Amino acid sequence: MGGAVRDYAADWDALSRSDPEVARAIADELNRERSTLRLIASENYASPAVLAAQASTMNNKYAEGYPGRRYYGGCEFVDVTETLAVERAKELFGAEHANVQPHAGAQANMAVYGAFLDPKDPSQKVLGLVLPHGGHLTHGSPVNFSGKWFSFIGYEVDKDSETIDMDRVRDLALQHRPRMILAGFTAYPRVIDFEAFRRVADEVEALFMVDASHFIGLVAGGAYPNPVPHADVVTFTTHKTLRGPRGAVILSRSEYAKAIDKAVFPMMQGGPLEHVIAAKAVCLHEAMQPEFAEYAWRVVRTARALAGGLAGAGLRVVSGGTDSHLALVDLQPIGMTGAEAEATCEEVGVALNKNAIPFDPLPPATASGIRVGTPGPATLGMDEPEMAEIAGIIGDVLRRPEDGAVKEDARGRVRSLMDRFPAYPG
Ligand code: DSN
Repeated sequence: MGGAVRDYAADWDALSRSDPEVARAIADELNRERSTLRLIASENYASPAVLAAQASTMNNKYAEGYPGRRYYGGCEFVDVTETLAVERAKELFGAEHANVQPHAGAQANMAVYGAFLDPKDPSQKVLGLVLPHGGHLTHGSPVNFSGKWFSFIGYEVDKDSETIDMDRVRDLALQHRPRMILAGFTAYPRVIDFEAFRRVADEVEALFMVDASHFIGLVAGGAYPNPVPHADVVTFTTHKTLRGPRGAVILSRSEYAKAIDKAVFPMMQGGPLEHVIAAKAVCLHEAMQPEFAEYAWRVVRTARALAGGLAGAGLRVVSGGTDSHLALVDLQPIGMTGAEAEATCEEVGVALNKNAIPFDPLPPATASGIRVGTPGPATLGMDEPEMAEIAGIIGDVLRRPEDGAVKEDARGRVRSLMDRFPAYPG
């Protein structure tokens, strides 16, 4: 079996022969990933096993419906992988129900809103963290379907502590009586008090939804609180801290299973991506292994070390630190914008992104901050000593962005780190 499958799954030679232009770009991307220090908090390195499952003939199969009740014949093998993914997701996070079909986090969130909210009824409100304070586009941003079609009320972080103020969330909930309260983030470094959110949701009889996309891998490894016991619905992407294929999963209490499944298919999606679902099963299996817990704790430990190092280099860390895989860094003390910092770091082989900080005086395209994350370095095995080195590199180039010698030195230091901790060693 192995040989025949190898001929068709991820057959690199076949691709190089039939489409050298695409093959070249893919090879270039691999080289970029090998030579660049990945500090983008939402990115990671999927394992060769995850990549192989995706590049398989399960790509070819139509399978509308769910395991055991499909609209096409020939689904017996995709039923195996989809069932494995569902059962593993339920076991890993202690969930009563899992839908593993959402193509992406945005589709997962859209399905949840579709299951519980009527876009024609503006009185059905949702309370969510606003994008400039760390929320996500799909948490009610006015440029996104969520903000255009549904009635979102935004909560912000507290101006002094830069953390979520649960009294303020409760006040807004009592004022607006939302149908749903949403917790979750893309750029919030701290632990979320899921129990407190649950209490507020119960007080106003709202559903409690958590978008756990960023931190779900930490939950899998026990390094961040699990929202599942407290929430009615939890959505997450599979490619960030969880280190799987690009895609998403929805977990819910069993009483909402039918509504969620109907909202994913046929309401929001057609045929599920069974090759990606097979890869989701693989990544969930990987996340159940003891090494994954070590990785998850290393992510948090290194994020704290990196934040501390950057503070030591004269930058201001938003909220004073981190409990997760990311830190948000205010560049105002050194008079640089996020856009400038992103470009300067890119020049020396460090990939990170500009990011708005809470109450940012600059527009999002410029921004006063950067977001740094350690899932990538932790996957490669980097630990606290390497974070001190990385903070030093970033501090040096950001303090002297015009200094060619500093940049040359930084490039060499990044190269040497990537040589010591290779991505996809050949
Ligand atoms: N774009 C992702 C991030 O970088 O956080 C969220 O979807």
